[in-house]
Amino acid sequence: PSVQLEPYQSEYIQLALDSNILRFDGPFTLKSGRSSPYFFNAGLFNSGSKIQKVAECYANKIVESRVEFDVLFGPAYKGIPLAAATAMALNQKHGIDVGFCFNRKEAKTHGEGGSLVGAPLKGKVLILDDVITAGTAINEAMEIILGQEGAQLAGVVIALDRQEKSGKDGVVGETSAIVEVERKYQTRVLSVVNLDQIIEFMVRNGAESRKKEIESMVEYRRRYGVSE
Ligand code: OMP
Repeated sequence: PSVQLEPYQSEYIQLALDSNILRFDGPFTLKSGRSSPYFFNAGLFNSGSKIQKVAECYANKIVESRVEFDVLFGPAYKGIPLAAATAMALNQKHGIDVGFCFNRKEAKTHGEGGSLVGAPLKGKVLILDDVITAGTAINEAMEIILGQEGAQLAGVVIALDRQEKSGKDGVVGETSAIVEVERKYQTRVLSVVNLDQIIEFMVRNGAESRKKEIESMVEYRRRYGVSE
């Protein structure tokens, strides 16, 4: 089956390559212990223009998916700028004005108290995060939402789906951590792009100069990838 690429997804991958967010100077040891030829560091969306672009891509993905939601939730720390910037992009580009909320890592004992900041965490909550590898960070976010009266889960949006089988303690799973999250919480995980789309983009744009990188990703996909 051919891999589809929307213009915003191509721009996003190009930006990730230009900014060293998507890098190949590894190999990189992942949280799972696997050695990967590529790494995606969403923390490097670290300037006004980059976070704006990223947020517009998250907003596009959200609108394109038609997911129904009332409020955005950005788990600390990496989700916080994502939630704020995506709320801005949804308003500016799509005329959708929704609240956003985030948590503190340490609960405050004075002042307004509590560990949630921003809009009330009520109704259908859409979580924004960067990468799901083992699902550790996302499980924490789920617990916060499920523990909140009047809040339900609308879905999760992430920067990249690596499309690989989960790997805990060296044991290779049947499906990806993302599918496990979808099943466990009966929800949808949307990603701005996935590994197949990155490979497709690189094949279309400069296949010759990036031959080794493409081959290493294809090989990695073959070894650890989920069938989809
Ligand atoms: P979980 O919280 O276990 O789902 O893992 C997410 C983490 O994986 C991120 O916070 C990163 O530390 C790491 N990661 C990336 O950010 N990008 C990658 O391409 C791969 C990983 C990883 O270690 O698997």
